[in-house]
Amino acid sequence: MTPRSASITALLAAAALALAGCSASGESATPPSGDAAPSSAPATEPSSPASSGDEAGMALIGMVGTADDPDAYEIALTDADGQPVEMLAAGDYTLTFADRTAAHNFRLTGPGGVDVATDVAGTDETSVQVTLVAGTYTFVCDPHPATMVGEVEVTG
Ligand SMILES: [Cu+2]
Repeated sequence: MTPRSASITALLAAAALALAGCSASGESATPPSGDAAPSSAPATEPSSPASSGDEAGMALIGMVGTADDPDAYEIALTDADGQPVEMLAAGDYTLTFADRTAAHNFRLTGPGGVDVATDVAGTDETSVQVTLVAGTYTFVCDPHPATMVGEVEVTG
């Protein structure tokens, strides 16, 4: 009994360490010099695009439906704050799907061979890495391309 519970405790400790390591690396985008001037750090921007851009790319959200009604016939490409984006600078982005319905999907296509999508059936809130180059990208719900469609302009 005692050895068994001890090993479980060790496992939990290891898991806790792993979790701590993950969240720590997630915040490591801040340059080392950041500690030297904490007073000037923008406290109101815990996840500014600039600081996260170096590691995994700036954050985009591909949303179908709405927060209140995942089945709603709406589609949007937004920034991390949920604000729709119409223009973007070329670069690497982390696109997180917000597809909480089996009625719709989210697909982003455009220059550079970008074609990422969720399945219509089922939900998907995973993230993918995309590299956007200059040009026009289209996001669409495949079953409803007439009403659930939009564009974003990427400048080089
Ligand atoms: Cu749809």
